[in-house]
Amino acid sequence: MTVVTAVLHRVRLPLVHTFRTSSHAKSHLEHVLVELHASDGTVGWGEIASPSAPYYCPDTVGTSWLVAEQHLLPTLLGTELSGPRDASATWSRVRGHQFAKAGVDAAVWTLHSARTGRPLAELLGGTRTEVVAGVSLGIEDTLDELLAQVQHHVDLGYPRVKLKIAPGWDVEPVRVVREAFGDLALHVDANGAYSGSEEHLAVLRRLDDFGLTMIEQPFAPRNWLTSARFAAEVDTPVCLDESVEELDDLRTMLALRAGSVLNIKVSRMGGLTAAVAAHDLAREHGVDVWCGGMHEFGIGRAANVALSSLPGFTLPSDVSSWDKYYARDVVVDGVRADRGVVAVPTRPGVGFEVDPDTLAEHRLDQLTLRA
Ligand code: OSB
Ligand code: MG
Repeated sequence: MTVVTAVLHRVRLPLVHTFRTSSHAKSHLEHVLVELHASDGTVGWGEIASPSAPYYCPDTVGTSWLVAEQHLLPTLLGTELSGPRDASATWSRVRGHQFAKAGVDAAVWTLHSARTGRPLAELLGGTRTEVVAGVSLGIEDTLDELLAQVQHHVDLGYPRVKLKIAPGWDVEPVRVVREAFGDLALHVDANGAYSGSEEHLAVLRRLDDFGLTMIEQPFAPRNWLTSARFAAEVDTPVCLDESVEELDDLRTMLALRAGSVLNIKVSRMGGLTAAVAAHDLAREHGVDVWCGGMHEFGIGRAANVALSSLPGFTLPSDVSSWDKYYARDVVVDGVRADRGVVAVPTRPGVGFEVDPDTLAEHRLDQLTLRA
C-alpha cells in the first residue's frame, strides 16, 4: 500500500457541557482529521486529538498540524508500506509529537482495514464484540452540580465514574459522591496536579479510605519516584496516564512500581501500533489496562473502541457515547454506549461514515499534500 495524497482538516466542535480539569476549562475543541488516499483510491481517516493548549502534554493543535505537515506526511507519502505497522517506521527519527503521529498512524490503520475489508478491531488483535464504557466527569462549580452529573450518567447505565480532582476539589467531592452512590465503581484523575509535598501527600492519603478503583496520575508526569513511594504506601491502585508516552516509560513504571494500572491512550502513545505494544507488555506483567480518551470526535472514538476490544483491556474504558460531549459529530451515528456497553464496530475502515456536512460546516482550515 502506498499513500499518495493526504488532507488535513482542522475542525472545531462546541462541547455540550464545559469540561474542567485541574489545569483549565474548555467549552469547545479543535482536532485535526487526517484523510489519506492510497494509490488504488481507498481512503483512511485518523484523528489528531491534541488539546489547544500544552497543559495535558506538550503537544497542541498548532504544533501537531505543523509536525504532520512538515515531518510526518512528507516521509509517509509515496513510501511503499507492507502493512500499517510500517507507518511509524517512516517517522522513527521524529522525537515526541505523539498526538500528530497517532492521528496519521490511525489513518494508515483504517486505510489498511478499508483495503482488506477486515474490521479494525480484528486487525489489531481484538477478541471482544462489546466493551464496557465508563464516564469521565469534570470539576463542577458546586458539589450539587457534580452530584447531578453523576446521577445523570448513572441513570444512563454507566457502571464506572471517574471524577477529575485538583487541590481544593478532592476529598469532599469524593466523600459526597461515595455517600450518595454507595458502591458505584469510582476513581479519580488528578492530571498530575499534586506535588510530593507533605500537605499534598496528606490529602491524597485521605482518598485511600473511599474504596476507589484507582487514583489516576496524582503527580507530574516525570515525578516517578514520588509516584512509586506513594503507590507503596496506599492500598488504592495508582494508575498512570501522562507519565507513559513510550514503551520505555512503561518499562520504567514496571521497574519502579510507580503504578499498577495503565491508562492507554492512542494519542499519548503515538498511535495504534504503539498502543497495542503497550497493551502486550502490560499484559505480560499482569498490569490491568483500560483505554483513556481525549474527548475524541467520532473518528478517534471509533479507534479507541476497536483498541478496547483487545483482551488486556479488563477495566472500563473512557469510550462514552459521542453525544456526552457533542451535539454533532464528524461521523454519522457514531459510538454509542447502551447501559454502559459499546458494540465494537464491524464495518471495515473507521467503522462509521464520515459526515461531509459536519466537516464543511465546522472546518477552520484544510491542506492537501501529494507524493
Ligand atoms: O486525563 O483522561 C484524561 C480529557 C482531556 C485531557 C485528559 C483527560 C481527559 C479525559 C477525557 O478524561 C475522557 C474522555 O475522552 O471521555
Ligand atoms: Mg487521565
